[in-house]
Amino acid sequence: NAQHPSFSSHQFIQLALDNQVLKFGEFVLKSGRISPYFFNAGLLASGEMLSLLACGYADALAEQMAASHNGTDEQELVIFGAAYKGIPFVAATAQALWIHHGINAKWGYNRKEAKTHGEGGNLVGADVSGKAVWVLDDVITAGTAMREVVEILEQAGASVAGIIVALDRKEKGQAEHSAIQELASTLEVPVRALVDIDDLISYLADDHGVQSGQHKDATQLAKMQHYRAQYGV
Ligand code: OMP
Repeated sequence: NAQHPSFSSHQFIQLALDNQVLKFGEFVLKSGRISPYFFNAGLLASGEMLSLLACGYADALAEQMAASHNGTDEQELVIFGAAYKGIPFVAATAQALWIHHGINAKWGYNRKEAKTHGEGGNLVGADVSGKAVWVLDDVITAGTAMREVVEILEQAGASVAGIIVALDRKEKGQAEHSAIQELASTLEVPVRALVDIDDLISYLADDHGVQSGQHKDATQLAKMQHYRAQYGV
């Protein structure tokens, strides 16, 4: 369907700046690294931003499906979002896949705490057991969060078909390769990102940061570049 609004990385980055999803300062990351910028996907909290994000995930998935289609039988697409931030994203993506691409994906997510009554367990939605599942996540830095999701899926008898993150910070994982490269080679699956740190840096360098009201000075950019030189790949 050529009529649906397609994902634009510039629009996405501009909205992230306008809505403080992308912030500058000094942030301690999950990995312990101290970063001059932080991307808070929890603030993609409007219909416009959620739709654009879902559109990005759905376009990437549709592309992957088309590329791997062997022309014989109908492929099944199962997508998974990790609690908590991944849950609305996976739901919105399933809807975007259906509305814009006619792809009827199954979708599911995990709970952080297992339920001991009712249906029990810690997985909700599509049955992932025995399935190859696409994982959607917000940000990848050193890859720890993603390895935890892979573990949850493997324990549920599922395998990973591929990974899509909104932002790849392009940082070292456990060794010298980037977290994404490590995951791609250990799991032998495609790993994709809607935008990465280089897209952010070049967008800011093009002077767009000013319009967002977030003060953009040369030191900001220099700090990002310095951080990139230290931890980046
Ligand atoms: P890793 O587990 O090191 O890959 O870090 C990824 C996780 O860190 C994400 O799932 C987020 O919870 C969080 N994070 C952000 O949300 N935005 C950032 O810009 C950086 C991080 C981070 O802590 O590295």
